[in-house]
Amino acid sequence: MQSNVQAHGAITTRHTFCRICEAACGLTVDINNQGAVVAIAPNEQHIASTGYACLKGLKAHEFRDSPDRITQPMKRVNGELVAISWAQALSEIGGALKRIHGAHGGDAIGLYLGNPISMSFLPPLLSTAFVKAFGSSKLYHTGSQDCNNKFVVAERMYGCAQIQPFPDIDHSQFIIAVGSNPVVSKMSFISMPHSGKRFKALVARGARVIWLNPRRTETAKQVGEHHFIRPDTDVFFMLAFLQALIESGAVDERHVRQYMTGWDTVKVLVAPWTAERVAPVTGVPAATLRDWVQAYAAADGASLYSSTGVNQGSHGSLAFWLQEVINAVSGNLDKRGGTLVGKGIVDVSKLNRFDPDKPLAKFRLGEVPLVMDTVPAGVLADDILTPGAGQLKALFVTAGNPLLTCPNSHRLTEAFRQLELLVAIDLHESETARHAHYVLPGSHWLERADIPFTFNTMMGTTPIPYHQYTDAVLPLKGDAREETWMYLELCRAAGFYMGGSKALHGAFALGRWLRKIPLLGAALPDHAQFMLGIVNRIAGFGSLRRMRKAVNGVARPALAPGSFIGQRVVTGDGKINLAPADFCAQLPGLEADFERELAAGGALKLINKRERYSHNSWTHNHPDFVKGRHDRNLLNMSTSDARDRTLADGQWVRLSNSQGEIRVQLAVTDDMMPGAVALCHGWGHQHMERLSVASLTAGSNVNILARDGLDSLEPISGMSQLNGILVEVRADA
Ligand SMILES: Nc1nc2c(c(=O)[nH]1)N[C@H]1C(S)=C(S)[C@@H](COP(=O)(O)OP(=O)(O)OC[C@H]3O[C@@H](n4cnc5c(=O)[nH]c(N)nc54)[C@H](O)[C@@H]3O)O[C@H]1N2
Ligand SMILES: Nc1nc2c(c(=O)[nH]1)N[C@H]1C(S)=C(S)[C@@H](COP(=O)(O)OP(=O)(O)OC[C@H]3O[C@@H](n4cnc5c(=O)[nH]c(N)nc54)[C@H](O)[C@@H]3O)O[C@H]1N2
Ligand code: SF4
Ligand SMILES: [Mo]
Repeated sequence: MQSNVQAHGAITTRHTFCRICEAACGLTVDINNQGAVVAIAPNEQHIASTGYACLKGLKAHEFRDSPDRITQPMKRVNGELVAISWAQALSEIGGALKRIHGAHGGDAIGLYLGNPISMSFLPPLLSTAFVKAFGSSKLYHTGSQDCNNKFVVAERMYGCAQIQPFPDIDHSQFIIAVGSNPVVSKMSFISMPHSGKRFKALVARGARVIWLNPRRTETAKQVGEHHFIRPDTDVFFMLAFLQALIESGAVDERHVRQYMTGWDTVKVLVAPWTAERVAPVTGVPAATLRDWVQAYAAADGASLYSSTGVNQGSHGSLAFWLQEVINAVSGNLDKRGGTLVGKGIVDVSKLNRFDPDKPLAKFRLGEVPLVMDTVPAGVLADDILTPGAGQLKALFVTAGNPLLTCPNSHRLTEAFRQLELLVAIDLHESETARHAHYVLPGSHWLERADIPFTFNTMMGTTPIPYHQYTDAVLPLKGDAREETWMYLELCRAAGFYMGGSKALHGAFALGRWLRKIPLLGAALPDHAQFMLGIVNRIAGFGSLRRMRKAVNGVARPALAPGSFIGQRVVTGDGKINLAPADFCAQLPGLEADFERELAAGGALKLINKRERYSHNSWTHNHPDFVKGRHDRNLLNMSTSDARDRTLADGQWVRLSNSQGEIRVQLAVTDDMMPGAVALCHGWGHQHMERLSVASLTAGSNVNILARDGLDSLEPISGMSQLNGILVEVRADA
């Protein structure tokens, strides 16, 4: 019996961890002797999550066992999905890949890697190897919808995308959290189960936390101080904060000159951006900003932290860069209570150093940058619709739903209709799978052996550092297969090697070959376990047998302040680059944006409202997640904006801009800043007959209003702008 399994009479308890968000909560899963899950509970003893879990983790088995789950390969015939065998699916898709590759070359084949599977270890790595098998550069990833700006900034400033300082929350005296809502989303780029509790503890010991957000969030109502900021003006706030910090004399010039470069350049660039100047645009009065700068400078350990509210704006890279400069020059980077830099289980910063002398990789059209070898999702439609060398003809979508989650849904849908081959690897027929030629039955995370991916394992963004391994706790349902198995088989069927290398392909497939050895094979680990076993050994955690026993996680060394600056910065000269040339070059252009903002006055701007029971686009097919008013996304509008437009709470309205129009119901609330409206993304499932619960909901797809295309992207990181979209609202006649 494996040691992460305990039997109590008819019930067996297995330990695992949730892979829905970065919190990676430890869970126990009770399974009866028919193999059915009777309950999932938070693991009280887990090193980091210590008994925290949310409803999504606790109901995970009900998604796994959903009656709408696709458990066989399906092919679309005359518009209808029909079940086919794996042999047929592999041979037909493999044949199509061979043909498309022969006719159009490797770049005609691409893959969009979605969010849910990005919390697992092997699928993202093997997705890359799968795309490379064809010699293709077309890996699309949700990073361009949520965080690529952070990776770009870290590359340029610290020398590696995975170096991501995060607030030392438990010791901080002062935090300004910009565009984040921890109690709902559990934060990003910091692994924070119990986030509400942690912030309350911080305030209870006399520290201050300020939520800077166009919406008074669930978090802001529970703890700390809240202040409105006009959507998509964070970059001006950061500029003025840095300017006031310099003016206050709080920068330790000697420390900066010793460990950082480019400071004089930055000082000149931020000089014009005074608190008084930016106040009419941001909505943060100059006196308030200066009060915060003073408190920040006086605190023994303070930080600015930003999340998707900033990342998804039109200047996510510049805003995040300035934030990192502020934390660095104030002496808070690498300081107890400031921001700390964790360590992954392997030192990625040595393996993945950014080379400033190498020309940046670009997408085939325009000046669009690739970030960590991924193409921004905002040009996916261009890639399909624009003829020329490398035009995309075949797309795999693994655990993603781009037709709801990427910008300009109408255009992207039109583009997907032009694809010669669209294969969705999913648990159910999503809005994207609905257009697929084939839908392949993917695995649920309860069915996968795993270690946590990027955040814990590569970046170490865990305030309580630990490592963990889990076996699959449930068998694959029906004919479902692990995504990594599919990649290997598809490559074989098409006549290509994973990663373009026979040796690499052989290494990935080795676990499977060993399993075929008579008698002995069945006792050996399967191919995923085999690879994870190697990773665990390389990282010094020993055998899987040992890791299985550590059901609550293995503690890793605590984060050490003073261990980063001068030691782990991997830029060419080992110093932090405060003034990357391409960032500095963008700053003068902000003047025009600033003038536009001033002229726009209070024009309505749309932001996203992430909700407890909506996880991106995929939790609406469960009755408990769409109860009562949760069966739709409501447009949140301030009382004064509603009054000005003579609109009332509950009324249906038309939300529109030059992209299109959607119909939504209004929720009038004092929680919204005047001039800002908020709507949850990931809705609009009414036409999905195969989603028996979601099809009865009444929400609308906000991404019909978001722009895509070459000129829509944030120029440095290629992020889509999903927050701060100009819109109009009028009564639905
Ligand atoms: N329940 C739930 N949890 C989730 C998810 C989910 O969909 N549902 N998604 C997961 C994923 S994929 C991610 S990436 C993380 C994201 O985690 P977070 O980044 O914490 O996401 P949000 O809760 O959307 O917080 C963003 C906040 O920014 C605010 N905001 C919007 N525009 C602006 C702006 O222009 N300026 C400022 N200052 N603020 C702005 C919004 O009001 C919102 O409160 O959450 C993860 N967790
Ligand atoms: N307007 C607007 N748009 C946004 C955002 C926003 O704030 N505003 N947020 C953005 C963010 S932060 C993100 S991360 C993206 C998310 O964008 P996506 O990743 O494209 O969307 P999800 O809804 O997370 O997609 C999940 C799909 O994966 C399937 N799935 C779930 N688990 C598994 C699994 O284990 N295996 C397989 N094979 N399939 C699985 C689900 O059934 C679903 O169809 O959306 C972005 N879009
Ligand atoms: S907080 Fe995130 S990791 Fe924890 S149970 Fe909920 S969804 Fe899973
Ligand atoms: Mo995300």
